[in-house]
Amino acid sequence: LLLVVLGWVGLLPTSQAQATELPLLPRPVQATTTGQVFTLSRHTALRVGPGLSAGPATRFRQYVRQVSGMVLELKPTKRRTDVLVLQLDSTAVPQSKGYTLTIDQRRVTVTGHDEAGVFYGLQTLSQLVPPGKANRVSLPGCTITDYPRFPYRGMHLDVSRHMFPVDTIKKWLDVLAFYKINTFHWHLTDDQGWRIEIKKYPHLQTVAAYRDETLIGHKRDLPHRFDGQRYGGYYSQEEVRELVRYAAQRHITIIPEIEMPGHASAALAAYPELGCTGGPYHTATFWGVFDDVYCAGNEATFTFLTDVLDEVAALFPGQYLHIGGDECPKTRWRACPKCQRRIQEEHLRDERELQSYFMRRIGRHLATLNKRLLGWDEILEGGLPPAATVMSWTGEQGGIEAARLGHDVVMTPEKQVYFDYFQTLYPTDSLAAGGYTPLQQLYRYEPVPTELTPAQARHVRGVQANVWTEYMPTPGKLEYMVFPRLLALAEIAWSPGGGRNYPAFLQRVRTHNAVLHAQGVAPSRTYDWLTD
Ligand code: TNX
Repeated sequence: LLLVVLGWVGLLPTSQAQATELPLLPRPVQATTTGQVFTLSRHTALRVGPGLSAGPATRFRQYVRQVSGMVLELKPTKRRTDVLVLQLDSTAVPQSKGYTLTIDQRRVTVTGHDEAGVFYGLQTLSQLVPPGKANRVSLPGCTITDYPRFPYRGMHLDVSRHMFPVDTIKKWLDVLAFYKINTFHWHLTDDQGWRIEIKKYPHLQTVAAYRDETLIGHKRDLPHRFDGQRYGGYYSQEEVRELVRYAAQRHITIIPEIEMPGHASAALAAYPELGCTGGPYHTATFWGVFDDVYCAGNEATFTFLTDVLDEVAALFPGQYLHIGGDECPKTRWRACPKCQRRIQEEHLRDERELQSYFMRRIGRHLATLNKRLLGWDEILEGGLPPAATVMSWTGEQGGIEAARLGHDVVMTPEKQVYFDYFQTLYPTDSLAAGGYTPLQQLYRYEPVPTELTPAQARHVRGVQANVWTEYMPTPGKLEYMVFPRLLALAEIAWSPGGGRNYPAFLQRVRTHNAVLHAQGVAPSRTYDWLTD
């Protein structure tokens, strides 16, 4: 018996090693290698089953061209060898967005539950194509079964504090899809700039999109310096539509965020009548929490915001609109006669309930637009709007509370998943916001709190990481902060819970350093600075 047990234990590491040999991120549900090899070359043909569009194969061809220079012909064929087969089969693959990928000497077969499944199978296949110039590449024989753990796998980007070009956002979407992230939360408005064109309110483009001075915060020795230049810009509605389309081709939904009632300095600078004091106001030049917010007693505020949301809803086909709700000081509302009158007329107890009134009113408007309300966890204060989904950022408690109330939740607690926080404690590291979320700690994060019952836990729709760009004036600094931490997020969001092995993960991360560079992304390598 002892020999049998030892023999079995002896087998374990080999079969596990075989599974983790594949440099896949996120880790698939199941993978075994066979030792066979398929040779992918420009002559490899394509067989697409009924009901599938050419989209997933097109993206695969682009990827291979980008990282190896090889232009796949992928000619339609009926032949059975040297072929990439893409097909749908919801019986063979019962999980929504799931796929199987098999590679043998003769062919590569991706079978998806749905088109998204085929797309994800091809992302996995892409990760098996080694970067570097080549006329043919060897793909490892394997059988992979895979499907997502969470339906919501999100990455956020703040473009208010610093703005990034449309091409950077496209590259961003490519890489998110490569790691099977399916939601891009686009933080479009804040105190430091309004970044989406709203046709009905032109001062948003001429005033709110700009601030007077450029904050330079990317050098450790220059924490808060201004260069005296005007800084800003905005995405036109045409650019937004183009990005929404680009994302959809990659099975990514973009959720726009329009902040209210706080973080509104830029909008108030453009339309001072929307504040309690009437201004004048200025687009903020440095980050923080500001006392001037939208006046909750003024009907003009609701007219403005519902007009804005009408235009925004028409641009984004996704079910959610994010309306912020975080960090709204009540200083002005306390001193404002109109806000106090509103509190009396609506029989509210205090300013917190006034914020809840504000969000409910906006929520009713969203319902008429057929949109669901998403907000930061402060929307719990003073009562949640009906059917609101809560993004739990101040910690896990907001998410726990919302799930217990039967509301959907996205987990995004700052201590675990904020990519604007430092990844090392070295004084030589590039300047970041105050927190500390190193890769190793992040990788341990478990999004479903153990306090929840199984029924409550089902309200945890997924997980998201946030990146606030106060100290990221360039795409390069953004990449340094987000990669490779995004790879850990992807695994937390997609791969089955448990069974995480940091050294094995780190090995895959190292492989992906070159994979990311081949896609024009320069990740940080701060994991090499840490000795433990
Ligand atoms: C809090 S996280 C904010 C952001 C800041 C961030 C700085 C959240 C919902 N609000 O406005 O950029 O802290 O880390």
